[in-house]
Amino acid sequence: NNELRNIHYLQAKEWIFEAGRTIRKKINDPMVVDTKSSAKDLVTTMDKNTEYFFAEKIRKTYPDHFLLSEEGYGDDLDSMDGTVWIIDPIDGTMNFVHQRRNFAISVGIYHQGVGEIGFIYDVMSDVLYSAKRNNGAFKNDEKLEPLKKHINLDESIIGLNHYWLCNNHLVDEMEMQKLVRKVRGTRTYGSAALEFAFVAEGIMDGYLTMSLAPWDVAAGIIIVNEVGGITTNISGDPVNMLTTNSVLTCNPSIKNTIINDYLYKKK
Ligand code: LIP
Repeated sequence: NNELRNIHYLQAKEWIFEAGRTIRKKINDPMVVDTKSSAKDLVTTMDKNTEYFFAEKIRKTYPDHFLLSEEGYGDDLDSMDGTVWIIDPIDGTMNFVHQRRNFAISVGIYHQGVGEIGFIYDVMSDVLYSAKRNNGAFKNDEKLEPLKKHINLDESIIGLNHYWLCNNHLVDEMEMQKLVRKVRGTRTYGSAALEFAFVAEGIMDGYLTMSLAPWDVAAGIIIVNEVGGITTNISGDPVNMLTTNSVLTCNPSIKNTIINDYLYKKK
């Protein structure tokens, strides 16, 4: 119910700010960086410690809630029943390691599979994007405007992850090049969560990438939805929170063109 949801919202916000303060305090400490699935897939002790911080808090405060998360402190879930926190402690770890900025804490809270609460916290800028389902989205205390009713693709700025779009059998590189030529501009920020936040803010019109994990998108989907944006996989189907997904989040007016004209592989 609504009262309970407000409690979870305030609680999550407090933990996010606390985690953010810790990260900022330690931002110049020497880092221990490891690789995971490849040399491009980084993890640091800060990712692990931050996730552990959330996992401990959630387990103590809400023992009946579940956690899906990136660094191993979460539950192994095969359904979205109950209340599930989906957390990326540092989304944009490569930015964290190389730039010490442009990364975010991403927290989505789902109830029976429905996204109820989303937070994306740009830690170094101290900017919090947040949303509760059917309550609008906010950038700090300022309510975000609904997305423009209509936008043409050739007036759009689209976030693309070039690596994934050039290394994935689901898309055709030539079609991607056509898309890049068609749009007004492309951007790559290196944090999926922040790219969702920028779509919600209306400073980008879409974001397209492959192989995102649930914790990269869980909060973003909720926040984008609250300003009238839409998120699907590249076939136009809903994103599944229990698997990796190709993801398109955008102003609804450009969704069909991107999917039909550029994403289906031409035979
Ligand atoms: C990363 C994303 C990045 C995306 C990678 C990865 P991490 O998250 O935010 O933009 O392209 O696939 O998922 O690993 O830094 O939390």
